[in-house]
Amino acid sequence: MRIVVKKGDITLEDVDAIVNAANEKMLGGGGVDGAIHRAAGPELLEYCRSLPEVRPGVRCPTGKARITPGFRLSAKWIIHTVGPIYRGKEEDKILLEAAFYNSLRLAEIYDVKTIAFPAISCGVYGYPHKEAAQVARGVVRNHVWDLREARFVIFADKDFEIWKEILQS
Ligand code: AR6
Repeated sequence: MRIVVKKGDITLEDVDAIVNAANEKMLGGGGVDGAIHRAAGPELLEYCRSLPEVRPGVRCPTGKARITPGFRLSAKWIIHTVGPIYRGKEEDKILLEAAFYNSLRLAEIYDVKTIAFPAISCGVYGYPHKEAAQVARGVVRNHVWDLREARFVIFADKDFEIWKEILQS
């Protein structure tokens, strides 16, 4: 399995699945979530609304993942996961690991061979990029099924340097 780190906009990636850093409601938002909803088109929001709530207002609890079609994206699937809001506690790491792990498990079920991740939780949720990249590396390296490529698509130059150093070392 190849691990690739690149700079750019994840909505443009030509992979089987892209991962969205969503929130528990799954009805869109800012950051990468907003970009994905804009690029996938309004069918995505309509589809998300139709997903069952596990409790009022929650379609995807933190650390879990859900899959939808990619609609207008070139990616066939969007795997929506919810990372933790960073509080500097041990639980953050467990939940971020779960977000990566459950995204990969869902990818496996849907026979995804190439997947692109954004820096989950590293925007408004405040997770430091360096620590998040270490979590991502741990989960992806331990994943043994026949995924061909895990791609990390990082938006900003300075963050890209951090992810590249940690994931390609
Ligand atoms: N492609 C790749 N990465 C991007 C893109 C893009 N088009 N746009 C932003 N990023 P964030 P979170 C980077 O805040 O911290 C939303 O409102 C961005 O620079 O999108 O998990 C959701 O609805 C940052 O490094 O996600 C939730 O409410 C990274 O993506 C909440 O934000 C993640 O930043 C989730 O917060």
